Amino acid sequence: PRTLRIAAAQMGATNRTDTRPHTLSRMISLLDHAASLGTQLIVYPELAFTTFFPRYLIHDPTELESWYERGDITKNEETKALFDRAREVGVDVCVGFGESEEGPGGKHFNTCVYYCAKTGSILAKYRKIHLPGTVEPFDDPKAINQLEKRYFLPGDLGFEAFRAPSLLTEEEAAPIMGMLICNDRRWSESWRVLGLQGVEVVLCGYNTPSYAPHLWGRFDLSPTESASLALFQHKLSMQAHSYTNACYSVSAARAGLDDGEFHLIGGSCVVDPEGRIVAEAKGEGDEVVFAEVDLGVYGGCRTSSRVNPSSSSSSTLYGCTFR
Ligand code: CDT
Repeated sequence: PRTLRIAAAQMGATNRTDTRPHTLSRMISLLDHAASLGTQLIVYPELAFTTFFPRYLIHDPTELESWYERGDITKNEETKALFDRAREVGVDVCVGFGESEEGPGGKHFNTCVYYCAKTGSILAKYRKIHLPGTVEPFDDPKAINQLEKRYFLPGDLGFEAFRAPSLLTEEEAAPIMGMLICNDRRWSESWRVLGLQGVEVVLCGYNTPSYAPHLWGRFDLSPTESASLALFQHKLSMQAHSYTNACYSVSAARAGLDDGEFHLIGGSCVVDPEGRIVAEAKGEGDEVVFAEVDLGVYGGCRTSSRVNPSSSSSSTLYGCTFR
């Protein structure tokens, strides 16, 4: 067997005024809990260290810059403790954050990294490609905004799969991993580019508003109907794309009611290559969603009968390199 113990770290409401040390301590508690279950890899939400700031129109450049991380996220005072703890407990981490490149005119991205606890270093980085929402807020003052196009540039690193050697022994063959961020999960090309590289486990953190009529373009739904549709479509995306690409997936929500008014769906889950949910969040608060899965059952995606046999040789078609 090629057994992996993986977990989604769902995070509940995180308010605009919550301090970073407070949010960081919640993340470390989730890590400790996951480690106690024997987790080897934990996946945190998109923009996990803060509230989902792209919903606000922020004019003050100093305030805006405070929502991003600069330099090496594993060394920064405001984020370091998570990685130090991960190293201590031997759990790999996939975590999302707002990235501000250093230097004047530094670019901003909606980013996640894969941190390898064994080596204490970042193994892979992904920058979100599908940025939803608008540059300018909607005219309607009641509208819920998502100003990702204002605050981030589209990712420039492609959808690049990578091996995670620390998760399985050399004999078992290091699993092939891929990372997506939130809206990316709805688009088949994100998954297909990873699928063509033989991805075995896709990791995806998200912040999904349950009711945002201007964004979803659905003014006919009540908040309850909209929440139920948003949850359905989240699971549909994870299940269908895991199935068609014959891979496992782990999705981790920032969920709950931020600032008492902005509701985000839960639904963090682990899905198997048959498209079945094997573990799922029970609520909308901080919660570890744990699963032990066996990659060996499927013989690896690249040899799966559901993957076009020519796909591994065409892995450079989309500008991706398979390592
Ligand atoms: N964060 C993010 O990408 N959220 C989008 C919703 C944006 S429009 C309602 C998502 O796809 O879940």
